[in-house]
Amino acid sequence: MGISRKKLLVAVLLQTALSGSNLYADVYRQNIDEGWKFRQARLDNWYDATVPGVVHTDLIDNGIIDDPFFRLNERAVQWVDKEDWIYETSINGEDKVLDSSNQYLVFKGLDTYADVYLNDSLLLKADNMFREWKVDIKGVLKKGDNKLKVYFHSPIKIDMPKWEKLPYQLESGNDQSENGGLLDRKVGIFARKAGYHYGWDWGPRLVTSGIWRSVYLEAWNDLRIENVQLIQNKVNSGSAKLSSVVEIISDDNVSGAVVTVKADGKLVSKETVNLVKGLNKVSLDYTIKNPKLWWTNGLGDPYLYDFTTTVTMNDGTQDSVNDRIGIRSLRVVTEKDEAGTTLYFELNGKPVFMKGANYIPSDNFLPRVTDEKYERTILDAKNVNMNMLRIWGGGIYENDIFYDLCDEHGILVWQDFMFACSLYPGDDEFIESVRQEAIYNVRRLRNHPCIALWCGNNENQDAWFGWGWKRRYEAMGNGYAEKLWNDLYNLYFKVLPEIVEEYGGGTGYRGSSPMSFPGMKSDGVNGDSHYWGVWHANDPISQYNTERSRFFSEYGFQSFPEYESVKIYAPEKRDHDIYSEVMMSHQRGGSFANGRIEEYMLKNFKKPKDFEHFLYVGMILQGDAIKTAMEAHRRDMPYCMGSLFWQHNDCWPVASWSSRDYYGRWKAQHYFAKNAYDMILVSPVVMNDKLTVHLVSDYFKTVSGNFSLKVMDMRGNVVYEKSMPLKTPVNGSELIFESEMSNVLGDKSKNDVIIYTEFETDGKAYTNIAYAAEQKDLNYEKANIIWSAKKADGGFDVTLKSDVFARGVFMSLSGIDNFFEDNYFDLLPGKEVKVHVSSDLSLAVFNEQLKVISLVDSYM
Ligand code: BMA
Repeated sequence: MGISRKKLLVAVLLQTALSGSNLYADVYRQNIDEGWKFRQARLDNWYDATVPGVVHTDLIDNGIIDDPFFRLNERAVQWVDKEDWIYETSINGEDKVLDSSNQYLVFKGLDTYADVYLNDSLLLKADNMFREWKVDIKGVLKKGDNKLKVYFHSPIKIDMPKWEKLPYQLESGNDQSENGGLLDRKVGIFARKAGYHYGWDWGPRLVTSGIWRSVYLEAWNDLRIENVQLIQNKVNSGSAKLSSVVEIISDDNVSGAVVTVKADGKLVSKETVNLVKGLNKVSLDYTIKNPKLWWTNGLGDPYLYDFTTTVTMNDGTQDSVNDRIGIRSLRVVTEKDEAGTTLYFELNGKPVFMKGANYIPSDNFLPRVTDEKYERTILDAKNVNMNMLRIWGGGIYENDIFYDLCDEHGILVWQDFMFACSLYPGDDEFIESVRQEAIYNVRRLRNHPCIALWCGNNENQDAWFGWGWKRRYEAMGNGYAEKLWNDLYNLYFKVLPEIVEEYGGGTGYRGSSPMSFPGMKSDGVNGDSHYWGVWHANDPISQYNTERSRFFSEYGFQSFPEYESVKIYAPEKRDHDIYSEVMMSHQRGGSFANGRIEEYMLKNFKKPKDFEHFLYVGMILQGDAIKTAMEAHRRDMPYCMGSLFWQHNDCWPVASWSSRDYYGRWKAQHYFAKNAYDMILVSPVVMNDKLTVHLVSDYFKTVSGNFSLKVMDMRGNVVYEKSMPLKTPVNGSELIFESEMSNVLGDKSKNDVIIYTEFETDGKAYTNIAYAAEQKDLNYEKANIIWSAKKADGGFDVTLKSDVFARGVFMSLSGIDNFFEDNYFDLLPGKEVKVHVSSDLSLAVFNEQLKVISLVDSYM
């Protein structure tokens, strides 16, 4: 990688500033991010506040509450959401604003029930955190000092009467109302507010309030470009037929205004138009010959054009908008075939297998997710060869930077609307609020080449049919079931798809995930599925090898964070037991989930000797499980065309299905994803004592190389060997080797060997190792791992070598400011490997601190 992180970030920030409809040559913006103070509404003590921010982080900063992520502190802050809070600052009324014909106050996000006053006149009553709020302040803003006040009502107090009024409860199993002192009164679904704030099976209950995105004044004269939509009508490598739909707000009727569109500085369209006072829509159609297409990670360059749209009046007054947009065609293909109904993504005319993960918000306190953290999130997807992230429906429509980074790195986004695992109100007021939120976000995101699909919700339809909801409401009578189903159907199959159709510029829509068809439970032969047989239903891990779906949009397996991460939030000796009060509080799947990890572990691994090694073995267990699934899904191409594991990240330190912990440390699963999601995969499996090897490739051309297979004992003695030249399949999967295990074992038993496979092409080796027995039954020998570290490029190069086969070699350092290029890897006997570790430590301290173990050390 020639470009440093910092440089990349600068590029991204610059791009963010320029993209979308935020930059107007003649629009003046006055940020309101200074001088904020806040207080509990019923008390008089003012404290300093940070905007954007939330109450909890302001309370932490003022030393009023302790970090809720530390040990059991979450419990002590449950009072915060039952209080009302007032935020105040003063705005200087500047001539620049006051002399403008248009003056607006803009909140990019208010969480959630907020009354906004300017100089004591009520401007706005906000009730939806997912949308922007914009108010005309002409005549209210005065010269000099102005008081801006935002009164946040407790979301609990606002929504409790709605809960009390309903004759039934709306299902919302993840809302941890009992932790919030509300017994079974699950009120979260009434608010258009991130669902996970109320708790989830990987998240704490921390119900925030606050000005969570930026706030500013905006003023202009004459005209402005309000929005530019780029519609990609028909795109192939020969030409791109595009339309720019330009929304212009004008103060007056104007004749002979000129609208131009430039792509990478070249004029592609020009139109002279007459504008009327108010909102105008100008549509420009044009063709770009031989466009540089946007490709996903691994398939080519995610090329982004700089589009500049300008409107110029006779007198020279101008407004201009810049957008970075990738030109590509993208189709969500759902077609009948012999087996059922496909679900795949066709990019620039080619079916592309989706490799990726589900993404949840990166923190319970959203405003503290830094641009650097966003960058790491997307690069951590890119660097393990992902090409899709699914933004799951219990969180938020992400910040612009998330999508900018996905555009830039070739990561497609499956975007859920924010509904998950629950039933929601269906009254007109609620639906209207959702409509506004959906229009706002679809318009905001529609130009991003990364946006692949809009999806109505997470699991709500399957829950209705499969989790007993339908039956439960039917049993209550009174037409409740009918009403609730109609509400559900109306929202996900009428309201939302109509908005995507009208505003989405051709992006596909699905009513729910998982989904076969509207009005039915999901299945493995039509559409996508969430496969939770392994884990929730206790199926053996090997079940991943045979379970089929057209598209796995979820599957997952839990682990704890590694020991060095655990010590940050659970530092006391008494915490170091997976059933300790602190560890249980950071395990929202409860003792059920701990039990699952233990049970699966003991079925597959030898019992670890202590807590620290339990955590380590849990990593290998999770990594092996998910690797099994990822590879099985890819072997099943083209029947299966997608594999998105649950989940890419955590929102706080916790035991969960994540492959990277809250602090950003990669778990074994994330390291394993790198090979399992690589463009070429060699995938050996042993099932029922039969060894098969598949070769999978996502390239659109065959790749020639050499395949080799070695069955060897733990000391490296080869008992069976095969080597042959081979060509990869084209964008598909092929069986390249099969044998009964007994034919490749020589005089060894299946517990004595490992199966090493390799496909080598152009100097790059795609390798993989399979085992013919469970890890606990393999006769691993005590590995003597010799390592040495040398200063190199922001850290160290560590060279490691083992006398015998070493399973799951794990290196660790305390603190969180280090990163291992590879970890939890297998070391072949006598083979030297070099791993880069970023770290600021001195060589002496590094040598002293670095711990290196392998699987045998966990029980010996
Ligand atoms: C899925 C998700 C989440 C949940 C996860 C783990 O189905 O959609 O709601 O956190 O399972 O149980």
